[in-house]
Amino acid sequence: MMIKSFEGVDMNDALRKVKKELGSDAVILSSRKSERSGTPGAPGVVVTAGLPQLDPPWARDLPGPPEENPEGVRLSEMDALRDVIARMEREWGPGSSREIQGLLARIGSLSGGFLSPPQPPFDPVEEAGKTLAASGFPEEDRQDLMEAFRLLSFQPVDWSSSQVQSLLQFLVAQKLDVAGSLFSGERPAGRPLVVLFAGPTGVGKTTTIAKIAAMLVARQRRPVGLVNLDTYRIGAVEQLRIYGDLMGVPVEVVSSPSRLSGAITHLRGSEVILVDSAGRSEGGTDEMDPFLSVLRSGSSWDFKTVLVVSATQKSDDLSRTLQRFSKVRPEALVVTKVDETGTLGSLYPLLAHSRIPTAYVGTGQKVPEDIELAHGGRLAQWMIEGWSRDGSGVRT
Ligand SMILES: Nc1nc2c(ncn2[C@@H]2O[C@H](COP(=O)(O)OP(=O)(O)OP(=O)(O)O)[C@@H](O)[C@H]2O)c(=O)[nH]1
Ligand SMILES: [Mg+2]
Repeated sequence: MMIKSFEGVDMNDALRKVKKELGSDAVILSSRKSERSGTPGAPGVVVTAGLPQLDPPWARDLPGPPEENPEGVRLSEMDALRDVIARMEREWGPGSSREIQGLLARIGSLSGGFLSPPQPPFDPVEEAGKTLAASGFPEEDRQDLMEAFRLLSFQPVDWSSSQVQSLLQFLVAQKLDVAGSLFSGERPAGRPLVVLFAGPTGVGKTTTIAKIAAMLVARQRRPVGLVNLDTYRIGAVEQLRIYGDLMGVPVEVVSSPSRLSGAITHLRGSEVILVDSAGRSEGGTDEMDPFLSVLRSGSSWDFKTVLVVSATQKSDDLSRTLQRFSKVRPEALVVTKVDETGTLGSLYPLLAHSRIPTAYVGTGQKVPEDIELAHGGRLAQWMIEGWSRDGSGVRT
């Protein structure tokens, strides 16, 4: 599938450009608000659209004329001869005739290595199933995607593995919802956006907060504050404080819900306040309830919640995580550690069925560079082909 992003002053403008360049068969994969490139501060819209390549590339791989070996024997003729001998062997018993042995040896020498064992015909649907299984897609989703694949793969062309992958990527991308930047647009003065990062232990909440804070401070020159609710774990306070000091960003440590509102008021000079929470391995998230009540009831700030998950979690674990953090009512997902696993298909059920759009993707341990805005086409490509670092992701 061909995937491309189009920038416009508004949605209509971007869609006009999509239609002009890709035509009316284009499929919109995602849209997000964004600053217009070259015009800092000017609001714009970026639409990512794809065009399923349902015929031209396959024509490229059509086989050429049959090759000949050095002795001028056509391979197709040798194939036919070998089939006859194989049939004779079947009928008369294996290796039953010296003549057959002799003929086989003669064919081997004539072919000079050109003759390959007969290949079963390439079955695109079977190949799609193998690709999905190897990429870690759970059984039920594999069946659904294969069904859609079957419907779209009726074209009478020679399929190759890469064409199978393109069509699968197209089908997967259709199902993925991305959030765009959580921090786009101007904030009303004195009314910060407070964003809580929740998620299981060790998934990368604190690291993601540091990456996002650095991105906002260094690239967008926006005042940011950090709040740490994670006083449970030894070292957690220190970890966020060190990042805060490095970036020159104020950090408030809050151990009791009654102090949370005061801490946010303390940071009111910030446009964005990122709130780190403790990831406990055991049990539910009850200890977060009183903090959530304070964050939800604040009248002088806006509030969003983000669920951070790791791509290294199995799909069953991811659905348990979603269940466990349902009280947080996540509005967006951050998926970390895509660099740490070769099978990203296990993310598919969460990303495709939870109805929570993905906002950011963590691609490594480095702060601030290893993060990018979630992009449906890129996520689909990684799920099918595996992740690779290509540096072309967008950060803001
Ligand atoms: N490879 C890789 N490692 C990451 C990524 N994000 C975070 N990490 C690493 O994961 C480990 C845990 O990260 P933290 O940010 O401390 O995770 P946390 O969710 O805050 O952990 P708790 O506070 O203990 O719940 C650290 O070693 C990070 O460097 C990522 O995208 N890729
Ligand atoms: Mg942490």
